[in-house]
Amino acid sequence: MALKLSRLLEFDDIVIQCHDNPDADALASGFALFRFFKKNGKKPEFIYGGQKPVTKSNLVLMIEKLGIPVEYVTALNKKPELLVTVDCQYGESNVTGFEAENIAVIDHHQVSGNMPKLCEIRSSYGSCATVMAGLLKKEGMDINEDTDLATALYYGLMTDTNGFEEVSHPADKDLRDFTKYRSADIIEFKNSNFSSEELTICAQALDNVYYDKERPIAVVGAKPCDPNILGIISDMLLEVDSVECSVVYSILPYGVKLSVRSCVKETMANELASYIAKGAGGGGGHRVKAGGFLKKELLKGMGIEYDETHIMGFILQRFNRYFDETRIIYAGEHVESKRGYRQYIKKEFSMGYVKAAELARPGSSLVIRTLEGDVRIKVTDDVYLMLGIEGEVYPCREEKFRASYRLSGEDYVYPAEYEPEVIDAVSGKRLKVTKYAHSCICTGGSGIYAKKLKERVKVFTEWDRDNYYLGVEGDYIAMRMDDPKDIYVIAGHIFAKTYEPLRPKNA
Ligand SMILES: [Mn+2]
Repeated sequence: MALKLSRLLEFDDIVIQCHDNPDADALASGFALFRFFKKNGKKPEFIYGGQKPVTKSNLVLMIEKLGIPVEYVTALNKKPELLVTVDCQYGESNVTGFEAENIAVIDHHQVSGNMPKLCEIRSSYGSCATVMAGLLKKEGMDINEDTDLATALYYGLMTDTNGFEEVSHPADKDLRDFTKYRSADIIEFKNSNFSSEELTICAQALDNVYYDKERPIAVVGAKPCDPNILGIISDMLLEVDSVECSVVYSILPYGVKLSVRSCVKETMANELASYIAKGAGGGGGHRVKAGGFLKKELLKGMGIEYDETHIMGFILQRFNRYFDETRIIYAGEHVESKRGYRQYIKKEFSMGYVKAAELARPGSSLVIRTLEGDVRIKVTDDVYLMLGIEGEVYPCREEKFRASYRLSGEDYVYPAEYEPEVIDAVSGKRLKVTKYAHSCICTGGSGIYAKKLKERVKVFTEWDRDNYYLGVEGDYIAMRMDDPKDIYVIAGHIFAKTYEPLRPKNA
């Protein structure tokens, strides 16, 4: 599923299509692709179909101000050689079907149905604009040289992530932080975002909230509206004294948009969103605010009827099951019985490390942007950054480093998709951590007690009292043999690569 845009240049007669009733993300993504084809001497058409042309004022403004050459069509003059759908997938119910000799798909939603060979789908990205930014970068195109394009992509991400509040993937953060957009345009679009009808929808929803009697949760459905309205409603619900977590949803013709909030550390909104959407779509964001999407086709495939009653029932059932199924452990305060645990020892394997002081002056602070989130550390002479077997980044003190790792002469190769970057908060300078990384071998260290999980567990470790590590069925819960209060979770696939059962020495 790794598409190179340059592969599409072998075609001549090209149509770019976004979903019916396009939003800013779809328009921005199509615009980016249009610019790419133009730059490479092609003459693409950029279109969308559906019931009616765009009327929403922020989108009309966006199209005018940025010069987006999109057209509303009901038919194509002839069958194109290539049709690329952006921010949607060919064959979906919200994508008017046009015939073409070849199909390509660029999207960030969950996959539904069969995909053509030419496709790039990054379901963990907050917007299709981010997917496009990545594809253009691979072709050596700098979006910051084209302010209209930069502004469009920035606005696409912004509107798809509730004003960046539901951003989680590092690629999304890069687009948010390093794009040279025209701020006057963004301010103007932002201030013509809602119609007065949409504020009425907001008021109606607030009038119909379901407050659970047993749990501090609230759920409500709103009529189809701008997704940012959902964010506003959920933010308001969260401020209610009896509400700790909330879900607001809106049933659209092609799927259900969710906005999820939590103000307690025991529930991370992004995790709750992805739990609710599991199998039917996707969800993500961060601790307090998250968003999600349930695809109509996938819901129907699960036997859920596509109406208000059944969708509300589905969301409520998942919401309640989320709390019923989860055990919470506060390491340090909790004594875990060793029943069912076995002893394991770490295998020898190769990983990467960087001395933090090589990246920044001791005394300063660093933000490390990784797939798991932005990690902040204080730089001192004895801090090392470890790059784990799956590319995960975590800090380690020199003393522990010396005890558990030995150096290796081999070159370091980063094993995962998004290479972590360090960002200097003051200068904005970005460094690829992997450029400074060396290779080392993990040499076992003391053993652990571990048990394969059959249930969901949230562990607040001794290192971090505010954020839990989630373990689900198939992951392992572990505690150090030399300090059983040090409880943590190890992902199932990482456990298999890095631990082996401890055999009795004299057996
Ligand atoms: Mn989108």
